[in-house]
Amino acid sequence: MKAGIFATITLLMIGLSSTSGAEEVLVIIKDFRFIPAEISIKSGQTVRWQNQEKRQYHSVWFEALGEEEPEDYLFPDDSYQRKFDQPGDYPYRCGPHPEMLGSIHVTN
Ligand SMILES: [Cu+2]
Repeated sequence: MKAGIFATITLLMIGLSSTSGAEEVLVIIKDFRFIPAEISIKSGQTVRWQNQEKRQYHSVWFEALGEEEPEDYLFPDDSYQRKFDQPGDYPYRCGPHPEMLGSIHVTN
């Protein structure tokens, strides 16, 4: 039942993104790294981080933007998505692992 709803939502998202042209960009979290660590996207696009570790949790924290550290960790197979509407540089890190760094460059 749950998988069916997820599949429906996924199909709906694919349908929406193909009509708007704003596809989702995927960042994999694996081996204590964001892959790729740096990406460039267009404003209005959405980035989705997916934890592909076997058992390690992480987080995506935009500390440099003055945001609070997320209270929810991303456990294996969890994902987090965020839409970027304003051009600019958005550096981020993992909360529990300060050496894990990434950056989103948003252009017009
Ligand atoms: Cu981490």
